[in-house]
Amino acid sequence: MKKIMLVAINQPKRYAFCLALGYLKSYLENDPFLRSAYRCVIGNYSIEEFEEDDIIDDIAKEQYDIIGFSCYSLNVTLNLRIAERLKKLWPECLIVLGGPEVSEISEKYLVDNPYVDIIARGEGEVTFSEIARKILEKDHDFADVEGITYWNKNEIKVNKSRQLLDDLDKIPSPYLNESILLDNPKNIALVETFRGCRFKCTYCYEGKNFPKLRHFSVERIIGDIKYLIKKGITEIWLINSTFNYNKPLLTRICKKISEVNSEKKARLVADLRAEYIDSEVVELLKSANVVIAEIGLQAVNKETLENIKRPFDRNKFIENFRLVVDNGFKTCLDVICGLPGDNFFRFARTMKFVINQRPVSVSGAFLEVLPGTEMRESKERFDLVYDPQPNYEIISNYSFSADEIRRAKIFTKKIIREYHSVCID
Ligand code: B12
Ligand SMILES: C[S@@+](CC[C@H](N)C(=O)[O-])C[C@H]1O[C@@H](n2cnc3c(N)ncnc32)[C@H](O)[C@@H]1O
Ligand code: SF4
Repeated sequence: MKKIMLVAINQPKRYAFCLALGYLKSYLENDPFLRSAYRCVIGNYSIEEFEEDDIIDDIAKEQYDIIGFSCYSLNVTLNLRIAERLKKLWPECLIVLGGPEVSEISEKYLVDNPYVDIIARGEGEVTFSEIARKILEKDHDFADVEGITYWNKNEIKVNKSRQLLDDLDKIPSPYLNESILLDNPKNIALVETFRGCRFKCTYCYEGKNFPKLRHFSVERIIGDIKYLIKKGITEIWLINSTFNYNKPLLTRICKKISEVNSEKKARLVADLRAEYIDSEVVELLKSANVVIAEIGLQAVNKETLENIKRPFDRNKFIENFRLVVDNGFKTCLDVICGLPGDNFFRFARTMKFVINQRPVSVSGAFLEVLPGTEMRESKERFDLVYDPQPNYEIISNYSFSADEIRRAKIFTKKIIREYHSVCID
């Protein structure tokens, strides 16, 4: 039997079960032929608990035929170091990368890191299963596997892109079939209710990684949440771009969640757009036991908002945010420092606006000029200077000098320290 290891390196502190890898395993094992040919395991590591050497030692307890890494801007550098060392240990092992960080600049990643064999671009479930199937064939010919960029002897081949799955329910739930082992109830479980985003903020890849809006069925979502609650999971993140963008759908989902979560054993976290909140939405969220509302603001300056293509209705925002606060939700308000159009004083005005809303917590991120985003394509237009290495942090732009950004960062960090981080316990 051949062996697959799927590696997820999570951010520090509390960590979530990696949903992406759960899906890959679940989809692969749904195929009887692949299930009988492979043993597939997921290594979920938190950088707080594991040093680089510990991760290598843990993986190297067994020799694998395929090792897959889930790559985001925050973990790709460490993933690559680990992949390189494992390839030296086992030259025959196929190293596969996937995830939003590598999807759009796959050729660059292969050129810079020749020990990586294949990069899966975009949605990974079907692509990864096809790669695994090819490994079982004699000639290992990947020419007809859509959605991959790979080394063919000494040449890089970029195969045509893969169509998105027409029906997300075709991916079996990784919770129900135990692809994701819920071995630590303190961990956070991620539940995806749809893929994509109907907004297209230029700095964000979320609307672009899955360019069409597709939904899991309500039955599927509720089945997962019911199971997670039964397993003792107390914190569930609904990882949607904007949970409340569609009120009829939100109504159906929240009503069903309130039935399976009637004892409020699980506390939920959701990303919301303030402008789409009203008192009915608030009641629905409460009934489902959504306790943390993460709300994006990003900026208040008109020119900045135009540059990032983000609609903003100031009065509605203030009114609806108050509704959320007054109804006892823990709120986290997101802003981004370093956006083109802002400068120190304009950014300070955004921060003043944030403080006036009295959120429980503030998430102050520094602009990352992410691969595949419109922001990255606007490098010249906005005179963007950013770190060429992940996480591509902004250094300066046409309106925000490097020194002002440096000072704004100090100021942001101080403000964040003043706020409690939104934490359920
Ligand atoms: C949950 C989440 C988080 C959680 C992480 C929890 C965790 N450990 O999993 C938290 C809140 C911590 C977080 C933080 C941040 N995040 Co975040 N986050 C997400 C979110 C909403 C969901 C991720 C997810 O699970 N998606 C569902 C899975 C199924 O999709 P997927 O990951 O893309 O996986 C599919 C494919 O990519 C592919 N694939 C993935 N891995 C692999 C591996 C292999 C081998 C293969 C073959 C295929 C494959 O197949 C999968 C199935 O189709 C995404 C947006 C989104 N909707 O995806 C952003 C996203 C991943 N985050 C992003 C960013 C930028 C951040 C922040 C840096 C933002 C900030 N500055 O505050 C911070 C980082 C904080 C830090 N320093 O740690 C970016 C990443 C872009 C990039 N180039 O990496 C995204 C895409 C959103 C965006 N802004 O565009 N995030
Ligand atoms: C995945 S986004 C979802 C936010 C929500 N949908 C909204 O409309 O604001 C979560 C947060 O990550 C931050 N973020 C997203 N893209 C970023 C980038 N390129 N650089 C820095 N922070 C970013 C933003 O503050 C954002 O609110
Ligand atoms: S920031 Fe939020 S609304 Fe804008 S594209 Fe990203 S997920 Fe969608």
